[in-house]
Amino acid sequence: MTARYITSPIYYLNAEPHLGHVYTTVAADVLARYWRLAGAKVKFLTGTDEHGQKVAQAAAAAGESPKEYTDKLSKRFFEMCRKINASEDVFIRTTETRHHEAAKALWKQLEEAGQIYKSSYKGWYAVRDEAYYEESEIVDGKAPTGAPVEWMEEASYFFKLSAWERPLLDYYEANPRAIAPIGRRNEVLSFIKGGLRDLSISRTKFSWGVAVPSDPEHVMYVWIDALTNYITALGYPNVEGEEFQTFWPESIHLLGKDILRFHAVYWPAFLMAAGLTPPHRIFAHGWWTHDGEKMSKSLGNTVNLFELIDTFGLDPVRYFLMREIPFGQDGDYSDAAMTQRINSDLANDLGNLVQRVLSFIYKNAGAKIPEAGELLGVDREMLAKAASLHEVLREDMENQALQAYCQHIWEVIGEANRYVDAQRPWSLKKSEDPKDITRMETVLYVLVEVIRHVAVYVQPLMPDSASKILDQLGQTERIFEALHTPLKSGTPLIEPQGLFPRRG
Ligand code: ME8
Repeated sequence: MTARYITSPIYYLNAEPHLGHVYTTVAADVLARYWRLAGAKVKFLTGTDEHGQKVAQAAAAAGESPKEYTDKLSKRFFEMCRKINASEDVFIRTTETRHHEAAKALWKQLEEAGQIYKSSYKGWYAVRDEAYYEESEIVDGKAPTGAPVEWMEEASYFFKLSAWERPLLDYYEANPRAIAPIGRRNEVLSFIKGGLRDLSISRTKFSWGVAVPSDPEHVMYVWIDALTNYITALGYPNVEGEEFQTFWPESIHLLGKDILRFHAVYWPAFLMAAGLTPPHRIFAHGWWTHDGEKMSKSLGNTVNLFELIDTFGLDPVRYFLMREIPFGQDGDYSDAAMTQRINSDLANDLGNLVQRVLSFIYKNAGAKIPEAGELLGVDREMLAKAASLHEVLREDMENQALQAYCQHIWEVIGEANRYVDAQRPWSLKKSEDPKDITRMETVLYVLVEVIRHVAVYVQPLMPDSASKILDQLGQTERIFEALHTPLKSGTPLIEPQGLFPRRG
């Protein structure tokens, strides 16, 4: 059986969840839901990254202990997952005991493999990015990301990252699909080719983290701790266990381009150094701005996801995020773009198709799935177009081409709307000729079959709306496999209701 292990980043607990966090989590959710419907064994992991100086500082600023603060804020991210209808199998917190154990086990494994040594660190550190920067990267006294940096000098353990330059390049050479999109892969390769220096992986100036097993004066650098979450959730250090064996070889890490280096350079190096295989695929998506500006707390323009969903509705927001920009590229959020997308794709295209066909059948054609008579060429073409989605969409999902997934479904919706206009079932209804009535029934059957296909494939994007459509069609079999059995005539319809109101 196919397996898929889909992960989002685990989010820092230094501020409230916002649209950026929703984006990656929804993308991961869409993939997880798709693969479950495709019959795969799926594990979808998300959660919160709770250690490190940035979180400790945020707790101090809130006048709370890190423990109190992280307990409270982690709940907000959990609530975000409920609000966006995420179907995660595991919501992990790095403060959990099992995670501390896993992080320590990885450390020990690296130590035993001779990959860690003690020395002292001198250099620039940006707490906001939880990242070290080279002197050459500092621009006007700041990190290349614009984050403030501080000079750090302290005793530190180091990971021998420099030894992994060649193995990483060889690995990526042999596995061209390991990093996507291609532009990001090229960035990673040139970064590695530019030379890797050993990485400081422990800190002594604060204690909010996982203690280094052999030297508890040190806490682990937050990224070595955070990245380990992906294998904690699979039962690491038990790598022989079924969970690890099933899911690790099928791992897909989704993340923003901001944290690609950690995932595509440090993480595979840690894993290889510990005798484990690198993640199967890393997909770095682009960055959302708001009305053309970078979203930031200081500008006060982060999009509040709770308000956003209350205003536009959950499914429209999920659809918008997946449809608006190619997964991998940057995009801009604006209420105007959201409204436009809702009116065109949801109200006019999908909503209208479903509403006019189902209402017509409900009122004028016996309120049940019609009987198909002889199929004409146009009918066969329409049905073939819907059936072809199966392969096309699978390919999209193998590539995490989420926008293409939407576009391919909407092409069929467009085709179906043109088919209704051309076949004019309402005109056929007015005829006295029984042949016209049979023809009307055939046209409606074809349309309902197309709508069933569309609704089944829309489920990962808009689970509630798709479910309403399938309820109205009286369909209980909703996995992709069910589409191989033709739609049964005679099933009663439930009174159709509007799905996507137009917005002014
Ligand atoms: O980096 N546009 O956590 P984080 C698109 N804890 N995506 C965005 C975004 C935006 N404007 N803003 C945030 C961390 N994101 C670490 C991760 S993983 C082992 C540890 C999303 O809270 C995007 O996925 O800063 C980005 O990579 C992530 O949130 C950063 O979340």
